[in-house]
Amino acid sequence: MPFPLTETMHQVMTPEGKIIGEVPLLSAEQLVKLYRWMVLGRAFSDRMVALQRQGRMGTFSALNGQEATSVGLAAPLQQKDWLAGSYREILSYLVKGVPMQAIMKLYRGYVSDDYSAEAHCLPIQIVLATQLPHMVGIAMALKYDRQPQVAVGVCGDGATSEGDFNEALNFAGVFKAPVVFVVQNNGWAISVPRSKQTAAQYIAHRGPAFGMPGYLVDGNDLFAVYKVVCDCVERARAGEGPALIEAITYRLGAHTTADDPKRYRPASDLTEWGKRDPILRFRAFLFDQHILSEKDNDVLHEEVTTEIEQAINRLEALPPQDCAQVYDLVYSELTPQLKAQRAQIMRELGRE
Ligand SMILES: Cc1ncc(C[n+]2csc(CCOP(=O)(O)OP(=O)(O)O)c2C)c(N)n1
Ligand SMILES: [Mg+2]
Repeated sequence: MPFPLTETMHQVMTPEGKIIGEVPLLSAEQLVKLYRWMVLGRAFSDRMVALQRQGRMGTFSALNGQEATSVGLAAPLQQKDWLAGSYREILSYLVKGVPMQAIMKLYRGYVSDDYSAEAHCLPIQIVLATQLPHMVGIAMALKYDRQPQVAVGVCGDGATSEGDFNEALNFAGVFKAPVVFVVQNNGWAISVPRSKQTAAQYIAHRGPAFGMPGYLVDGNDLFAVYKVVCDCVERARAGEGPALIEAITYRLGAHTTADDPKRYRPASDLTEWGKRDPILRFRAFLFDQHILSEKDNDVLHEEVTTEIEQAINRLEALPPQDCAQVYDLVYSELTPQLKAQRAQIMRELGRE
């Protein structure tokens, strides 16, 4: 059955905080938890950027502005559902159960802890879109084993121009893999605007082209993302196949700490998107419904700050990364060039 092209953008709450759709059935406690994740995501991102500026962290990709998509795509997943994303999906990984310490270690240059078994996340991917065929593979394995889990693969708008994106969707469509693809369309791929990635009006339109529904969702509306992801995940779980979700959001910060967006985008963009801030929008709802008070909000911010500072203290108390592991943990046998590189580094460090 063909899937119709849709241009309806799913929205539950307008940027002003007015409810115009169906609010997911969540308890007050669950709502505050979702809000806390968004606050934590932004505080974590800001702190990582500050640490990088002080020479205490490697290159980091801020996620500011994308908190609703990040939390909304991970919160509906069950513990054994699989998740894979890129460097911008760190908050989704935290929600899925990856310890903050593991993420910090990665960006500080430590060989990553193996967190995948517990949290069911693949390692954070830097090579664009390559996580998507892997997620289709995982989804196919789950299907063959008749397991009730699903796989969720996330990428950015720029990554949709990669062959891997298209190959993953094609395979998933043909073989009805239980996988949900989420595109965080944040407007930019470093300095390349979304309009240069595809002449199609919406990335979501590619879903029907691959034989799966394509949903367009306001990515700064936590309720809307949560609801659409829930529906797609349950559909995949029920054996009805894959879906593509395009979440329209905006990267409020730089691409990474090595980028200066003032060189390519107008400041007015930030003013516009600042008005659609996902955290302020959700907070307005919680205040309005008397689910959260100003005082609760202050306490929550303090708790989040403490949690992050404790993780930094633990990180900075670790012994430095042994750089020999970079060679020793990748290949069972080193190539002659790598052997020479390893020997040179060891000599320079006075270790051999
Ligand atoms: C295959 C590949 N090509 C190029 C790059 C270099 N690169 C890193 S991030 C990036 C932009 C990605 O943009 P998008 O997919 O929209 O994700 P965002 O950074 O906006 O989250 C590029 C081109 C890469 N990492 N992998
Ligand atoms: Mg992008």
